[in-house]
Amino acid sequence: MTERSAPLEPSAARVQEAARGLGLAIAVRDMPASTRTAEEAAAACGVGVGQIVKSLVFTGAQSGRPYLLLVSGKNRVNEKGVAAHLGETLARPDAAAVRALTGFAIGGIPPFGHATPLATYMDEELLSFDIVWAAAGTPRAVFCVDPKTLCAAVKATVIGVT
Ligand code: 5CA
Repeated sequence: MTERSAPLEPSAARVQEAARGLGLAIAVRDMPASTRTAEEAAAACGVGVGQIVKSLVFTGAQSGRPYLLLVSGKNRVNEKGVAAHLGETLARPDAAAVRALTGFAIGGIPPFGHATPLATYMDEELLSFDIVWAAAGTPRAVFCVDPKTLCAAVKATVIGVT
C-alpha cells in the first residue's frame, strides 16, 4: 500500500508552486504541531531556533517601500544598523498591512511567493548553517533548504542584522 499525505492547504500549495517557479527544489511539509513562532518551529522541526528563518516585513519610513528581512530565529533585528544598509529608517507595518503586502498571515509568511515584490535581505548568520527551515504559508507549514540556495533563489542581499 502506498502512503499518501493529505493535500496541502491552498496557502501552502501556493508556496510550493512559487518555489517551482523559482527553480527551488523544496518540499513543503504540513507539521503535526504549530510552527507559528520561531520557537515552535524549532521544536516541531527538531532543530535549534537559530536554524529557523523569520520572514519579517518592514517598510521604509521615508519611501514606504516594503522590505523583507530573512532573520535567524536567534537574532533580534537592530533596526538602526539595518537602516544604515537600506539608507532609510524602518517602520513596522501592522498585521493587516503585512498580509496585504505578502498575501500571507503572520506566522506563516514564506521567504518568497509574495503578492508584491519585496526587496529581500538575508541575515548573514543564516549562512552558517547547512540547512534552515522557513515558513511555507500557514502556521503549520514549513520547508527546509540550504540557506545559500535560498539566498540565491530569492536574490537576497546578505547583511548583518544584529
Ligand atoms: N512560522 C514561524 C517561523 S518559520 C514564523 O513565521 N516566525 S516569524 O518570526 O517570521 O513570524 C512572526 C513574526 O511576525 C514575529 O517575530 C513578529 O516580528 C511579527 N509580528 C507578530 N505580530 C505582528 C503584528 N501584529 N504586526 C506586525 N508584525 C508582527
